[in-house]
Amino acid sequence: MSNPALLNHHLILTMVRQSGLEDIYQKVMDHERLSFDDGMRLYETRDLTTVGYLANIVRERLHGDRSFFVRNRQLNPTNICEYSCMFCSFYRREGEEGGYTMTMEEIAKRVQDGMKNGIQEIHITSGLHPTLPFSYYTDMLRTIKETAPHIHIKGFTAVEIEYYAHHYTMTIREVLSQLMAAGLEAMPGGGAEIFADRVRKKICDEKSTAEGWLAVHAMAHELGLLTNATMLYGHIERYEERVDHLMKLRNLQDAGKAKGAKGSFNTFIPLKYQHENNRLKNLPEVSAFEDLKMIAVPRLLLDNFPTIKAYWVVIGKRLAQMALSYGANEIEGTILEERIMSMAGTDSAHGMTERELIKLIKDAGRKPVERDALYHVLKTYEDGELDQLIDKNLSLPVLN
Ligand code: V47
Repeated sequence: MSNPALLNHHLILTMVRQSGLEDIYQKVMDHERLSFDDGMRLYETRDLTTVGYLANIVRERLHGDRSFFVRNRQLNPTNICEYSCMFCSFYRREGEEGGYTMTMEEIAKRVQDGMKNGIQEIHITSGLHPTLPFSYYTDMLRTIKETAPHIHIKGFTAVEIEYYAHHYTMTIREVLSQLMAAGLEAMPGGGAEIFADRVRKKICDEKSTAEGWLAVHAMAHELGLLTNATMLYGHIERYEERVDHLMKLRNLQDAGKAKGAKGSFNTFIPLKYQHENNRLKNLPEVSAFEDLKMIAVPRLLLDNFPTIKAYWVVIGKRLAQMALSYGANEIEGTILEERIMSMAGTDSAHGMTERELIKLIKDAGRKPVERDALYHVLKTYEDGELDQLIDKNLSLPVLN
């Protein structure tokens, strides 16, 4: 066999045949939807290379070499929370040492810091504060928009939205509509954890049910919001519960499209459980092998999600680079200030500079593309320009 392309094809087929995943390979090549059972086999196989190879086919089909990033700032206005999830290191009770609630001035100051760093997106997550008025959240959104009208706001997990509806006696539609009127433009994917009841009862008993979380996103889509979805993995969940979680997300996306919803899910983000300072800390850490599977399998099953994001905060910068060849088409983000995971032991309290992020993507052999919160392309970094940018020193973010 002297033709190199044919030889290559032959080698690939041999690899796929040896993995026992030939039928799944064929479905991927034929753009055919994968089943629950396919998902199980992809998680169960030891052949990570073939799973990654298949996920990369889909990733490159959708995005080529393009790898998104966003200059953003995380904002956690309060860590006071009425719930006490077993995996959470962030929450404090009202009056407890370490508890805080930011004033509007403190919030405006953080937005100004963000502007000095050229951020395009603010990502807001809070604890479930039992005594703040609802106007705290609408005032906060208006303060951000008055300080920086051009910055997009991605905020409030479905759990927060459901809590406000219950706490302030409003419907989910009313909560979302009022937050949108005050400036909310997209929703993050937090709070999904794992949809399986068995696990939720053990690790986050007080939290929304799977149906509650999904109903909030369905309403957000109906109202025209772009939202994300996460999965917390690496604790007590089983493979079938991971696949079930992905199927529920895929079904909701299908249902929204069938109804003609104006909004939809854009991004899936796997969140690896972090161990420090919480009540699940005795669990063993899952391997890098699992981390890459958690990028690749969702890329293959979530055929109606445009983006799979590697969150460097939870899997580390180097594995996030690898993820770009295993199905991910984005690395999040510059972040500037990170509390939820750094309180659980990660090295992410101060985020990273955009130059470092751009270099990570370039060194992984991909093309960095800067986006805003609504996934409009702001800039594609070409090679010459990249070298110039990276040659400058990789300074720390400006935080005062
Ligand atoms: O809702 C809490 C999770 C979420 C731990 O949508 C933990 O673009 C791991 O949702 N170990 C907040 N995870 C973060 C989040 C997120 C992050 C980045 C991007 C986006 C997006 C969303 O973090 C929480 C919870 O599910 N979490 N504690 C922990 N110890």
